[in-house]
Amino acid sequence: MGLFPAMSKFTRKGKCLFLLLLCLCVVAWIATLSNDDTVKPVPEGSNPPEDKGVEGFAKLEMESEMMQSIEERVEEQSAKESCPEHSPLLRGAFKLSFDPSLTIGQVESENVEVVEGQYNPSDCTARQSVAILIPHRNREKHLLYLLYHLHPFLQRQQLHYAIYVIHQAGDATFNRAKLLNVGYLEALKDHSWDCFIFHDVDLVPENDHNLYMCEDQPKHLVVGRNSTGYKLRYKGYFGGVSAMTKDQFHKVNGFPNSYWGWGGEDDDLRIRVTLQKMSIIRPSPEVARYTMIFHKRDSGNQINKDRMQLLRRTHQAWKTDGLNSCSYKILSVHRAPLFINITTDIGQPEHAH
Ligand code: UD2
Ligand code: MN
Repeated sequence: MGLFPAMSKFTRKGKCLFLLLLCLCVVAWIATLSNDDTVKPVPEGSNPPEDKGVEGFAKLEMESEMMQSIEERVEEQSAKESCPEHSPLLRGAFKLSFDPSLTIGQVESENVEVVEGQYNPSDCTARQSVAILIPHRNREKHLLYLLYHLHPFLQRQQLHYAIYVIHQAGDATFNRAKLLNVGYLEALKDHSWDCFIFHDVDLVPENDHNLYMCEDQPKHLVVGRNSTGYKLRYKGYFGGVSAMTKDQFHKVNGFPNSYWGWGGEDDDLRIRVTLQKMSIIRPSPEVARYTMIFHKRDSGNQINKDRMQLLRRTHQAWKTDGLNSCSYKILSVHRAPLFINITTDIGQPEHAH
């Protein structure tokens, strides 16, 4: 008798335990069934609706990662201090070299931080974004020498910059001014540049204190060059290399489009500037020095005999001859490692303005 009640108590306990275990097994089984979906391979090419949740989840995760990295970058950018007013990288006057065996590959390998013609300092936020516009045709060697010197020069100035080469297609008379208008209009499609530098292909700066930045007045950067004994050619001279903000250039309606051949277009721009009550400023003569690579007058760029007559009508013509009337066709935009090459058809004297 004493044994039986103990036995029945034991089996009752055992039954309870068994039932509990059974319940646990059922719960575990249900759990594995619902989890199964997440590990099922997705048959190729199909996109069953039940997978959308998983995809959506992955997408969400990716998006949140992206947001994080954008935030990080924004933080990084705002954490990056503005570049100092005086770049510590400047060297002052330096000796220029024009090695006839220089190649574009060499210049590329010395400027690996330039991507598709553009550079942005990595350790500080540049004070200005500057587009360098170079009118060009048939001066490849000059362009190579200029790129070789200008890239490190601009990097030492800690600028965010891009170099645009505006190449005149065909062999009609050259038109430097119109090419520069095209460069301005096209470069603004890439970025809202603060400052534009209008730059002859054959002028190489000799001193990196000559800052390629814009100021509250248009700036002329070539006070002197080797071929003129480093003296200003004449009062009011505005040729070679000049700097204007986006707004200053817009205000004067850009360059005239109607100067075909050599001469006059730089004086026209000066008149436009003074008509807008702006004045031309220049850095000191010790700093604003250039070497002009020797050249003869190009064929296709003969002296513009109409230039004096054109200059007499500038005070009226500036309103209708300029950025607002610049018609052209873009034939190609090629983003080479060290510059953006824009090849354009700007027409010819008799048929275009
Ligand atoms: C002066 C001015 C220049 C411009 C020109 C008259 C200086 C230092 N420069 O230059 O700014 O006002 O007179 O138009 O005073 N180009 C080509 N291929 C050609 C022809 C010209 O690429 O076939 C470009 C190139 O960028 C060149 C620029 O146009 O540097 C000016 O032409 P230039 O060098 O023949 O004229 P230059 O030296 O008398
Ligand atoms: Mn020249």
